Amino acid sequence: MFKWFKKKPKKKEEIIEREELIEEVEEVEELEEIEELEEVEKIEVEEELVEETEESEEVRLVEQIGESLDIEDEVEEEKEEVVEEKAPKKLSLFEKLMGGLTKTRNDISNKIDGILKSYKKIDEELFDDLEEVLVTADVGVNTTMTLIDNLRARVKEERVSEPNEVKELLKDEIKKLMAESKLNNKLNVEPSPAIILVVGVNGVGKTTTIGKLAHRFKNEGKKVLIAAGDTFRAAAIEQLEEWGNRAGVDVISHSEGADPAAVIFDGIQAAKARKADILICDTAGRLHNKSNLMNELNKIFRITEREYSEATKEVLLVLDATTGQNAMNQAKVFSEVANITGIALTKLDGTAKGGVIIALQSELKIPVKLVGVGEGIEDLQPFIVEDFVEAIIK
Ligand SMILES: Nc1nc2c(ncn2[C@@H]2O[C@H](COP(=O)(O)OP(=O)(O)OP(=O)(O)O)[C@@H](O)[C@H]2O)c(=O)[nH]1
Ligand SMILES: [Mg+2]
Repeated sequence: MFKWFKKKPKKKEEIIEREELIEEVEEVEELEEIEELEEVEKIEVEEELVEETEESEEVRLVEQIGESLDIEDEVEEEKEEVVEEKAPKKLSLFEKLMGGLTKTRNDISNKIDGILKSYKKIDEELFDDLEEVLVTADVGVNTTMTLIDNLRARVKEERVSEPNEVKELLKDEIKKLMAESKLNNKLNVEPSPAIILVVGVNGVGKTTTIGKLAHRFKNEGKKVLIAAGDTFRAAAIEQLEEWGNRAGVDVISHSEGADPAAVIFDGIQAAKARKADILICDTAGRLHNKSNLMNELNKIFRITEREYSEATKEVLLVLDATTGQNAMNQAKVFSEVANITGIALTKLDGTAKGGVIIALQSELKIPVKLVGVGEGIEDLQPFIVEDFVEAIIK
């Protein structure tokens, strides 16, 4: 009993305790549940956060990639542009010539077209107008008169009556006149060894032409040397050395003020020792008067004759086309003091006076061998009559 009694209250206490315990447990469980819930929420929030960051990271990455792709595209486009700039479409010689002669062609062709359109029949006035166009394009008075006389005779002979047929006839007459002089427009460089003496007044383009020529011969597989015979100023020697570097050709030079003939002498010795195919010699253009010019050049010619008699010789006179009829006068003076064997006419790209070539060939009977149509290393061409006429009258 006692036991029971004892037990009973005990049981009661126990019950209370248990209840309390249960309550506590429930509370704890509740708390735990809350915590769990919170934990779940936390996890969910964290997960969301992670997702969000991942998403934004992705977005950022995608954007970044997009941007960098865009940048890459831009860079690629720029690269392509640079490549295009660096390596423009390889133009044919004729296309380059056409480009270089744009000013001359626009001037001559537009005027001729205008004249021929304004006439219903071919009469003397039409010939007078054509004559004026040719003279203003620096074809030269004498050459123009010969051309117009020939054209008039041809029109009569072939009974041509349509003004628009005159253009083709004029082109043909120019070609015929230039061919009449039977000049050889090829450079004298065969057989090797050869020496090219480049002469001309200052600023016409001698040094530039030498650089372009050296490049051309080198590309043809020839062994080339350059002699810096313009010792008038240090900058001239440096300029030539720069061109030598560009063309990959050695330059034999002395210092400023040295005797030009001594430089040519050394150039010849070097050309012999190195078995060069072609030696190209620069000379000074600043020669104050005719006797000075003659003395200077004669000394160079004597050295060349004595030291390199076996060499094929070319005396190339460089003329600046932009000076028009003045170029004709220079050609006359130089041919009085030296046996000029060919002309290089430069800067045709910068002038409408390209017609001067016709006068140089037909009046002075000196063959034009090279034409300069720009400042770049590739902008030098052999002179071909047919192409030239086609390029100036379209
Ligand atoms: N546009 C154009 N410029 C040219 C051509 N040839 C030469 N030039 C330019 O003409 C200028 C004079 O050329 P140079 O080669 O220095 O002339 P140079 O006869 O050696 O002159 P000096 O040594 O002073 O007597 C340079 O600015 C050249 O770039 C050409 O065919 N076209
Ligand atoms: Mg020079």
